[in-house]
Amino acid sequence: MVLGWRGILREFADHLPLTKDTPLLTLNEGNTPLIEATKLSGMLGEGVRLFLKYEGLNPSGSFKDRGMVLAVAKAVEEGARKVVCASTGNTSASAAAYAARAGLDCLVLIPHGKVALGKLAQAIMYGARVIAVEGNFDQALAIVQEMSMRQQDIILVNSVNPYRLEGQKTAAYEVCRDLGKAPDFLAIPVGNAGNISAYWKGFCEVYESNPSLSRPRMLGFQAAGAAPLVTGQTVDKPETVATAIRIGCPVNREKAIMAVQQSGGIFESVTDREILQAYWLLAEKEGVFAEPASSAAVAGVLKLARSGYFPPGSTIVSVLTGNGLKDPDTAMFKGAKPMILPASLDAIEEALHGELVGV
Ligand code: AN7
Repeated sequence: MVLGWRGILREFADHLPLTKDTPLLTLNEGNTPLIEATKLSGMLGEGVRLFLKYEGLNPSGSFKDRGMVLAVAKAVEEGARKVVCASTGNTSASAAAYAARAGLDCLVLIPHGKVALGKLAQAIMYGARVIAVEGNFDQALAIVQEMSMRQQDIILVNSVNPYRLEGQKTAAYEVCRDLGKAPDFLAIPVGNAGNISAYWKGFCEVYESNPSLSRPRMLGFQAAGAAPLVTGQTVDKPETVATAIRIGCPVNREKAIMAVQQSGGIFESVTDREILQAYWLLAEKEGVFAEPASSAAVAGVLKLARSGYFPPGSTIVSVLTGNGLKDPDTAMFKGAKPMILPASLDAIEEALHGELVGV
C-alpha cells in the first residue's frame, strides 16, 4: 500500500480521456508547490499577492511532464513503438523520460546549439535518439509533423497532440485547489502556446463545475525577439536568451488567442534584459531558481505593475515552467565566480576582509 500523491493519471482520472486500456504510467508528476513570493509581491502594488506555481519540481524538471505522461500512455494504448518530438529542450527531456518508463523508443529533433545543457543531458541519459538540426525549432517541428503523418506507428508528442494539453490542464485544478479559488491573473510564458491554452481549459472546467471559483485573466508573455502573438506576425528568425521559448510560429496560436480574448487578458513582450533581471530577482529575493523562460512571466508581471496594471488586492499566479538547474550556462552568465583560496581559515578571513565581523 502506497499512500500519498499518485501522479496525474490516477489523481485526475475523472477529468482525463482514459479508458480501461490506458496504462497508468507515472513518475509521480504533478502536485507541485504554490509558493507565495512575499518580497516580489511588495513591488507589484498595494495588497497585491504573487504566487509561484513551481513546475520545475516535476520529475523531469518542467511542466511538460503533466502532458507527456498522458501522451505517452495513450501512445502505448494505441500500440505505438516510438514517439517523436521537436523541442527547445524540455519537451525532449520529458518525452525521453516517459518513453524510457513506458519502454518505447524516442526520437527528438533539437535546434543545434540552442538547447540548454541540462536538457540535452537529460535526453541523452534517458536514452533518446537525439538529432541536432541546423535550423530552429519551427523547422524541426515541421519535419517531425511530416514524419509522423507518413508513419502511423510513430506518435508525435508535441503539443499538437491533444493529450498533451489535457494533461497540462491539471495544473489549473491544482492552483484552484491550493488558493481555494481561481487567481485574478494567471501569468505564463508562451512559446508554442500549448500551456496557456491548457491552463485556460483547466480553469474553464473548474469554473463550470463551480462558478463561484471564477476564472483568471490570462497574461501570456513572450520574449521580445520571439513574440509572434504580441506582434501578430510569424517570426522567421526568433532569438532570445530564454531558449525554451525561442519559437516564431506557435502551433497553438488560435487556442491561445482565444484564451486571452475570452479571459480579458493580454499578450505582452519582455526584453532579454528584463528576463534576466527577473531570473536573478527570483533566485536572490525568493530563493526560487527557475529557468530564463519561466522568468519571462515574472518579468512581464513586473513590467505591467510598473504601469499600475494590477488593481489593489489582486492575486496573481505566475507559472514557473522549468527548473533553473537545467541551464547552468545562463546561470553562470550572472558573473559571480567562486574565489579560489587555500584551505586555511586565515587565508579566507583575510580575503573576506571585514565581511565576517560580527557574525
Ligand atoms: C520552460 O520544450 O516548446 O507555450 O520544445 O520549456 O506551451 O510551448 C518548451 C516550451 C515555457 C512554453 N517555459 O510553453 C519545448 C518547448 C518553458 C518551456 C515554454 C516552454 P508552450
